[in-house]
Amino acid sequence: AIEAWFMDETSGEDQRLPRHCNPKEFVSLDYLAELGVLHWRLNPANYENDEELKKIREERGYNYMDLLDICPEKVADFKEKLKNFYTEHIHADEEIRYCLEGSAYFDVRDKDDRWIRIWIKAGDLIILPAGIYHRFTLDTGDYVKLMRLFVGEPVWTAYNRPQEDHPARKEYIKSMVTEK
Ligand code: KMT
Ligand code: NI
Repeated sequence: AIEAWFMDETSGEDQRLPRHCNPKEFVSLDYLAELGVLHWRLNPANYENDEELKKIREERGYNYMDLLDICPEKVADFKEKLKNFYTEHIHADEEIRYCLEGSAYFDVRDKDDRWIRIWIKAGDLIILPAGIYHRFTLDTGDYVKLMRLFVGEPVWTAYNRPQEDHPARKEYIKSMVTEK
């Protein structure tokens, strides 16, 4: 299964290291689902003809798709991009990423504003809900191939924290209260 854990926020370690607490504190898929974070495990070798992926895309209206290689050799302004990805932000829409090769970390904030680190590897599809504070980094493998999905014309605009008055943030907070 996918691995997720509470981060040691006092650690000054490299962002590409796991930053576990001591002892390690893992987080379940159920807990992620409570935050609105969804996950599927698919077969990445078969992404071009995958019926399961097709079904998810149809059900959720993800008609847009592109592929993204992230590594120092392939990304222009790599350092700047990674710095932006690792700056805490929200979006007005879901962030949907399917890992086809390599691995990386998505960090999301929980209800108590603690960082949860989600380690995605080949075959992991994750959906972050609109309005959740998050950030992204490569791990020490320094490479990931991601599929990006979207409903309609893609908008990747990131709104850096604080964003408490953003409509997507307000909606997200509201959904957290009523779900429990
Ligand atoms: C974003 O908004 O693009 C991110 O959070 C980075 C992850 S995918 C490159
Ligand atoms: Ni994002």
